[in-house]
Amino acid sequence: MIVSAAFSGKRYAVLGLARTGLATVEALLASGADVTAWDRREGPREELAGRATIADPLAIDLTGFDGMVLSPGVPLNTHPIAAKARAAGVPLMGDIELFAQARAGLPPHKVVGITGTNGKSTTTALVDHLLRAAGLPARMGGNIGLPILGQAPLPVDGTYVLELSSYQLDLTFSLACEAAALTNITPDHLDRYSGFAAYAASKARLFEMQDEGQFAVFGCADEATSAIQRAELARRPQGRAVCARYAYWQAHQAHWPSLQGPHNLQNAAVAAAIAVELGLSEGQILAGLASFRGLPHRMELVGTYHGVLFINDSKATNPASTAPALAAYPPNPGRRVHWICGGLPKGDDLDECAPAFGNIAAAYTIGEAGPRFAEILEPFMPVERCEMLCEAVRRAIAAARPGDVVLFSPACASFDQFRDYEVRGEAFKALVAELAGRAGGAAAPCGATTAA
Ligand code: UMA
Ligand code: ADP
Repeated sequence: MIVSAAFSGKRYAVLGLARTGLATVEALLASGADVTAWDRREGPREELAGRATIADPLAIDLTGFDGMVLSPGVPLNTHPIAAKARAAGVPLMGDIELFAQARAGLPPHKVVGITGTNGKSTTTALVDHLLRAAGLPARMGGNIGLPILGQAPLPVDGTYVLELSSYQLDLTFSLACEAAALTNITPDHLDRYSGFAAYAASKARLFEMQDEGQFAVFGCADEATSAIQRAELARRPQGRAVCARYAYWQAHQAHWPSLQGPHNLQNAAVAAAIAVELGLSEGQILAGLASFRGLPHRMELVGTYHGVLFINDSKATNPASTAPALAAYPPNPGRRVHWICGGLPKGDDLDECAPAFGNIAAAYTIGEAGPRFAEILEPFMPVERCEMLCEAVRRAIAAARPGDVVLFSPACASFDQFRDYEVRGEAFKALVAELAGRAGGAAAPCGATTAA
């Protein structure tokens, strides 16, 4: 874990005790801070009882606290804690801000910060992989699911590679990354922002926190991202705010088995720019791009059962991230694509996916978005309204013939039916194994399964 003398003797209130909050409390306690912790769930409160003061920050006087630490999942725009902390003169912050404040006490190191609507995790894991493959010490953390304060500190000259969501950036004020990246910006998380411009502004702050001599790379394939690149270029006299070089790296993409498709060219070109900045040679970068193996729940190959290929793309939580998955299967006479989609919708349309509707043989809709998605898709393809994931998998298996693909790429968040996209992806894989794995499995009823 990362501890710091900067926290010693200080008082912090921590709201939210899931992965981020628990790691934060442990790091603060180990640093000698006084911690008041709270979560609306009882389990994590019990876990900390006796080591931290357990109290709801909404119910106590916050005067005198050095920081009110929020988890990314606590909605800053609607939760009353934000106004209460401000009124008490207590700074709001997140775990990434605490990490930024701890940096001065760590062995000399660099920080890479990566944000964007889509491609953050892939690009983060890829930069980490490129560094390690070149024999350099690196550590991943942040939104990728690894709270940075829970990670072991790096030796001298290591690089921390942080995936940063807009929720985390909203709670970060002094993180000046030696290298920072923005893959793309498309509408997402609009329940947490007053509009698209405010969401984009949240991403822009990663670059505003950098010094003018530090390095920044941008996908530059959408206007919102390009606008931030232009603004950053204007304030950096040495021109250190660049667009990724797609044409240059594309010549080698055929050699990267886990980085296929235009979206992965974007991720690879952004990661490569960071790697160049960190001193890797082109040979080291090309070797790393070729040896990278993708992350689970992103176009993950689940298996082939009775000649049908099953793909788990549960991490596709908005239409823009599902679009490349649909585009990956152009029309082919021997192959039909069965698309399972739906969940908690991010918007009212599937416009970004529309160019690839012709690739789909049938759609199976689930979750809260199901009825609306069915309405949108019915003019273009047969749609089965399934509600539950199990029913969708069962019906897709029943319809699929050898050579076909069953693609689970929901274009929605998971929270209507699952804890998160990971649990949703695991449920899909379990259902596939259970229903498709048995001989003639199409007949298996959903009630007989254990998965959701
Ligand atoms: N809570 C309260 N009161 C409230 C609201 C919430 O007590 O009014 C509690 C909840 O009960 C919960 C905690 O606050 O225990 C909030 O936890 P959290 O949702 O922040 O969960 P963590 O496990 O800490 O996960 C967070 C990120 N979650 C979110 O941003 C929603 C994880 O990103 C991240 O991996 C993790 O920190 C480690 O840094 C997930 C995510 O979905 C993957 N991110 C979004 C995305 O990628 O699109 C941004
Ligand atoms: P994030 O961490 O930003 O959610 P991931 O790398 O986990 O991004 O990818 C999430 C989903 O988005 C995957 O389903 C993938 O198919 C799609 N995706 C990945 N990279 C990009 C990109 N650069 N542009 C658009 N979609 C992408």
